[in-house]
Amino acid sequence: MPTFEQYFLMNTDDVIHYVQFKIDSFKHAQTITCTEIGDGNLNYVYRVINNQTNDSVIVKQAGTTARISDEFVLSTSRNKIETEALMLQHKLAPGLVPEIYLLDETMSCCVMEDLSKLTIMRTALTNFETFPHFAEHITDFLVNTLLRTSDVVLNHKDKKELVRTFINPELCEISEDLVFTEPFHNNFNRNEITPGNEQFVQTLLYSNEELHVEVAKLKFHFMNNTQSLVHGDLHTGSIFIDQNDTKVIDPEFAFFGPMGYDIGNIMANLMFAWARGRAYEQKEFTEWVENTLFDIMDLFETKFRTAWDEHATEVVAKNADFKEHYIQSILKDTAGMAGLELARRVVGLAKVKDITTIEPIESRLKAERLCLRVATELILNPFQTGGQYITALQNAQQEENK
Ligand code: SR1
Ligand code: MG
Repeated sequence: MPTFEQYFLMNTDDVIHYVQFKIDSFKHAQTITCTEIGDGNLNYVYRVINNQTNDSVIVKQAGTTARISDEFVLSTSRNKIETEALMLQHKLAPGLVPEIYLLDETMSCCVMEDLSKLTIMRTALTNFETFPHFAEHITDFLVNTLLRTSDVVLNHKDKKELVRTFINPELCEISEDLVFTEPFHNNFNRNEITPGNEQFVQTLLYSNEELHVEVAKLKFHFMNNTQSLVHGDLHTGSIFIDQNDTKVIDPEFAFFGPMGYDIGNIMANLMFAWARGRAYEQKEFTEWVENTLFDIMDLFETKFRTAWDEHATEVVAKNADFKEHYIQSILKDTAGMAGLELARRVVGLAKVKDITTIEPIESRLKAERLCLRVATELILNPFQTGGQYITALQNAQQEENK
């Protein structure tokens, strides 16, 4: 039996030995079931159950390449970044992140709370399920994790230490390429355009010089603004949910970057759900998405303002005009980043099933064009309010119906 003193990529049997070796509640277990349940693009995720006690845990391990493609050769130390981000987010936003039981740097894996009683939010949204507490929960997560890891609140030396801890060059490079570069240029073979939309993509993205300038600005902002510890991949596949609870998972892309990247990702992924809802004429569902888009922007701003007054330690942050400038710049970044996410998930390598599973193909093509129209608008004329996001979706839908 391995003693796990040297890294190797585990299979389900190894994971069973692993939990027997490392986790107290599994030490004397007679029968253990282990299933690989991961459906993400990067790592391996196992659900392990002690069949006598019904205790269960999740073991997540990083491999040396991304699961989606061997093209991405990655250091397995990304698991340490992910686990440490989860531990910090758990402190800052209790109840909204799974609990970590073990970080194992040698095996590049962690053991955490099993959240399988909840559903991955994207899966639920593709079935048009709605979640009344989502806007409230996700804005708590955003405000607490973002504001409280920024220079507004943290001692600046402590913050710089954290910036060092969360330097994440490999995963940032994936985003720099897949989010900020490839979707806007025809010369990257990782883009995949749905046949029928080639000309539309050519005109709206590939040949759009005005857009390229704004995308370049956003890319440099992403790379150079160490504003806060961002989750870095906060889409609806990184969220477990049910009618009562919301839990954010998978922060392997965490690094110090602009707050708007996380908020924008949430907004964009809800807009994919809206586009799908419209394709299937799910009126109640799309109304819920609209309300949620509105509430997220509204609640984020209100909670952020209150938390600022409560937690700011930086002297110049007491200045009301500076506070206003800071908040407006987050909202502007949010819009631009939402636009980028909308574009890259339609034309780039990593797509979303909200859109790819729309049938018939004409409806998918329409939904994709709708997302791209809103994407370019968000990047070129960043919105400030939730209402503007909703209007843009409705206008784009009207364009498609002409
Ligand atoms: C190579 S990884 C592709 C995508 O999957 C992750 O979830 C991120 O969104 C990344 O861009
Ligand atoms: Mg992920």
